[in-house]
Amino acid sequence: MSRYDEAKKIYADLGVDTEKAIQALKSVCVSVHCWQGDDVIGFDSGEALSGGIQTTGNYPGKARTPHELMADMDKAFSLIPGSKKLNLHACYAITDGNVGRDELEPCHFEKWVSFAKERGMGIDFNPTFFSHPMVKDGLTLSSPDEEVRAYWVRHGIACLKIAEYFANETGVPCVMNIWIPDGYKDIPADRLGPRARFKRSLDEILSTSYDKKKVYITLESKVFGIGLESYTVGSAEFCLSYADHKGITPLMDNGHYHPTESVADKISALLLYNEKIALHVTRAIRWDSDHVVLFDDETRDIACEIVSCGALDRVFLATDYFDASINRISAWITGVRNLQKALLYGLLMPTERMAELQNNNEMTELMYVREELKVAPIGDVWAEFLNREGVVADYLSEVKKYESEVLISRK
Ligand code: RNT
Ligand code: ZN
Repeated sequence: MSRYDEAKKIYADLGVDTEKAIQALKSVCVSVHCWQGDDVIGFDSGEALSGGIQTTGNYPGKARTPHELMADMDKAFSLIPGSKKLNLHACYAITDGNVGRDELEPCHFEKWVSFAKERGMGIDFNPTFFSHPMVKDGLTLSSPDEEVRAYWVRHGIACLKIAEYFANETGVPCVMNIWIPDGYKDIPADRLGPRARFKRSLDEILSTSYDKKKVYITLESKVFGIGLESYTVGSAEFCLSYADHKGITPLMDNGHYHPTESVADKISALLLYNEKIALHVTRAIRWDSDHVVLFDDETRDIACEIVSCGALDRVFLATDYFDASINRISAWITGVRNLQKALLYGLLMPTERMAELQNNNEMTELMYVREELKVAPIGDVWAEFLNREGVVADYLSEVKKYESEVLISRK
């Protein structure tokens, strides 16, 4: 008997069909963030990363050009199983260098569209409200300077058109996520004003007509950023209320909450009030540090929650982390695979039976089942999935080979 066949039997005894789990996992799409490849720099401004987010480390080989970033993503994609989407930021526009973010057009993303189309992928998109000279005093859409605010509104509108173009070209709906870094390091005198301006700016962006079946606009909240510790304009309450008020989609990044808050717990609440919800999956160590996603409790809890809510087709899943201290391609593969592994872990649970135990207040039995599942042979099912997807298990050798052949010569 193969290891998979044995695992299949062990899971069957626990009331789980591994074939069904593998089948379900195959169709879950993960939107892979392009910004792991170059430490969130992009091609359009030459500015250092700002906005209260940070990369640390100087591992050799970061992508410096569109060509290099595409090649690196390709390498990563070839070692990631399952269904994937390309997640771009506006700062990855491919221009001659003289195009303002408020003037961006679909043509500046033609090469990305060809890249995605050739690989049969959809594209998700993010306006880039940071690392730019038009960010004034740390503010964009909430700026009291009308010129600054209007600039970023134009950027938002430009991005919306590009998002629609992505959907039209690829035939796959585009998720366009809005996140602004706006906030204050120290205690603001006026908390209402910036939020009122942010609201007005969002209203202005959303007053552009767009096809809601093609573009899903998501709004990402945050608790604080580095250098912006006292006040964040786009707080959880602001963003959730705004999304609800306007019928757009809320996005939760699990690095954007207080450390003992659980994004897993928030999922069911949002699912009751939203047709779709969106997630940025990351790993926060002590702060929103954006470490590579691991196969850890937090990731598993999030994945199990999506599965047990029966919401795999209602959650837009994207990765969002950036580690510059290790091989960036390995970082991509490790993080995305771990999210997929966590989803498999969720799919390998006898969800209905466990809910029944809960409803019958058989909590002793529930604890027993949950703990037994932790030592069940998920590794063998995962290996079978990789095999069926035609992806090698040992990605490290491949990555190391690419590093010595390609990355090391980038200075
Ligand atoms: C920042 C947010 C945001 C960014 C990306 C680059 O804290 O998580 O999603 O990481 O837009
Ligand atoms: Zn995020």
